[in-house]
Amino acid sequence: MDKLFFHLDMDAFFSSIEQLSNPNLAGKPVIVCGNPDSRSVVSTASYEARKYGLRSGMPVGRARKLCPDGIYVTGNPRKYVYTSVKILGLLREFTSRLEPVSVDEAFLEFEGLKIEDALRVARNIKQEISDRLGLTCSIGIGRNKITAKMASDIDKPDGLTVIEPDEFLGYFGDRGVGVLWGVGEKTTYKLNNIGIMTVRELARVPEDTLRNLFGEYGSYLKMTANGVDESPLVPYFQGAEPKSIGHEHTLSSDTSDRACLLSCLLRMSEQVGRRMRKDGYVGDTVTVKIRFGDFRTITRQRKVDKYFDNDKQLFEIARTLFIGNCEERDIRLIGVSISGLAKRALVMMDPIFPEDIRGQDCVRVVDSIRDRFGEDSIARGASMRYR
Ligand code: TTP
Ligand code: MG
Repeated sequence: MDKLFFHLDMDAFFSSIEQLSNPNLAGKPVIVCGNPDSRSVVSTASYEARKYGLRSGMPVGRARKLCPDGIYVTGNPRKYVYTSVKILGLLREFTSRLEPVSVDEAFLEFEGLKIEDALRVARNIKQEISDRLGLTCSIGIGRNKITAKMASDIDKPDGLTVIEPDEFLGYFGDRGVGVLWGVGEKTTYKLNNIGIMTVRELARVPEDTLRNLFGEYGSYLKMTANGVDESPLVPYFQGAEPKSIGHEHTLSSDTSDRACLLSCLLRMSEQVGRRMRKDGYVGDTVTVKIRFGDFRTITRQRKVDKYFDNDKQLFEIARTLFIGNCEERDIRLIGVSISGLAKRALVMMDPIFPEDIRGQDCVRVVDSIRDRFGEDSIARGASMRYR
């Protein structure tokens, strides 16, 4: 089935929220910045203020010269994040194929939608955001992420634009190469220097030439300039799944004191276990890293049959690996990590045996004490030697 990507980008996000929470600001040039009195920069300017040439990143001093009657307000990040989370929740109602890109942007992916149906969905989303949050956004629709992203910028604010592959160069061909997603100032400068100014010119350059100039990135440039992009959507609940969870520690001085090193390893095993449980992961492969005083570094790994997330098992394996490989020499750094991760909810059943339940109860109680009173509020005696 054909996929369609939407890119949604809120309009003048921070200043729209400020205008919403203070009716006196509605319809006025509102500039959100770090600190209106100092030499900070503009975070964003409402569309009323953009008429004066104000842009994100501009020093506030310069903005005040261009727009002396603007209302300069200090940003309130908590408010923006709160709204951002609400928007994601709303978008989840339309599809779980949702990838947040920044505080006010997200990709959505739909399969098997005709363009007219996609437009209807997009209008619904815009309506819901307006009804429930009082904000406007712009949506771009394309056959891939880059096209959707660039389309959302075409008709801001409150825009809705579809770009089909054969329309890409019609929209962007005559624009400077800097309009392309992923092409910054340095690349623009380099391309301009060899006479490539527009997207259309870039689209025509043979890929080999670009690869000679830019390496792997040259292929990206060739594809992007032609509106080609094969990158998949990364849904946010899968997010950037960690491949491993680990801790490492450089000792305050090199040591071969085994009790001290094991104490440190125990403490880190507890930290790793705690992070696994907090993030809902289990794993089956433990790796210990040892860096000796002369900087020679080894890693040793063991995989077990069953997924686990408890500190005790993690430490037991780490301990065996460490003792078998520490060479009785001075050690500079040790680390422990777990990989072969899976989401606990997907692969683990509840324990059947009472001893497992008891062990888990204890771990949970310790976790909850640390949640309430801090990481160092409770510790195993054996982990106290190295603190
Ligand atoms: P953008 O989506 O780039 O900008 P915007 O939402 O204000 O305006 P537009 O209608 O053009 O999308 O960024 C989202 C928010 O991120 C923006 O409201 C403020 C913040 N931001 C900064 O703090 N500094 C910056 O340099 C930029 C670009 C954005
Ligand atoms: Mg925006």
